[in-house]
Amino acid sequence: MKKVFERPRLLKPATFHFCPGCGHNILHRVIAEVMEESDFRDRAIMIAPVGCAVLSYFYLDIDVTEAPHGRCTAVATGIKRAIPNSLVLTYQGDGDLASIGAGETLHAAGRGEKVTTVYVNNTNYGMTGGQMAPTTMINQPTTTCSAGRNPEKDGYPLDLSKILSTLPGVCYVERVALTSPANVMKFKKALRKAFQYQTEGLGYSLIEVLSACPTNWKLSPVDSLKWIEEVMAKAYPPGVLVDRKAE
Ligand SMILES: Cc1ncc(C[n+]2csc(CCOP(=O)(O)OP(=O)(O)O)c2C)c(N)n1
Ligand code: SF4
Repeated sequence: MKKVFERPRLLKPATFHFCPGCGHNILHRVIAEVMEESDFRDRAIMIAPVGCAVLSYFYLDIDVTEAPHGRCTAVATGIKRAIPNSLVLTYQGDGDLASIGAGETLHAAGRGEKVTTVYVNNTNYGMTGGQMAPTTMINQPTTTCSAGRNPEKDGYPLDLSKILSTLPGVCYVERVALTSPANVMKFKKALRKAFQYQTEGLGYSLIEVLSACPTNWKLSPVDSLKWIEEVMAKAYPPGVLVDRKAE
């Protein structure tokens, strides 16, 4: 029988610790596929965050280092400048990137560092039990705003991708909802494009992924996908926010 689907070589034969239906599962697989298909493996260096993706190096057979507390883009800057031929990817949750790492992210993007970020937005701090994140939407309940986010008290959600897309050092920002095979392919295409732009030295690139967290949302994996499409995608509309090469 012809095999049409197999484990990418760069995905180690380890069992994911992510919850069933979590977007991190899919994203790790797709990153491995893109690295493998584009032959980036030998020069790829990934920086893993705090949060549920902290153990990325267990799964991906590429060089992975760890930058706690939102400092991924600062570490990425050092690596890329020291090894200009490397392909540098930071992988960060919305708590890691938009909260404690907002400063590093903004300044790396402002400097136009030639690195790429996969920004996994699941509207909460997943690993630590579903607390409110900068991305938590108005009226969305979390463990630290059980009556829903109230802008009077909790402030407004932060759309960091939108802010970053206004900076001249940023060459490409796209937002994708990880809800269907077609949308998974959109993420894959976006990641390939971001790596291409990085290789061409065009500046900082970021792909935001609207990604399911069924455990903290207290929804089934299938209902989580519906919720992304019906609720989350209204607050964070998918699409290209900036593509300087195409302008
Ligand atoms: C300075 C600091 N404060 C708090 C924490 C605890 N902490 C670890 S992971 C995490 C949340 C990460 O959430 P997110 O980045 O959204 O990733 P997810 O787990 O949802 O993938 C927090 C608050 C920490 N490690 N360091
Ligand atoms: S807590 Fe949420 S983000 Fe973390 S692994 Fe589980 S579903 Fe994924």
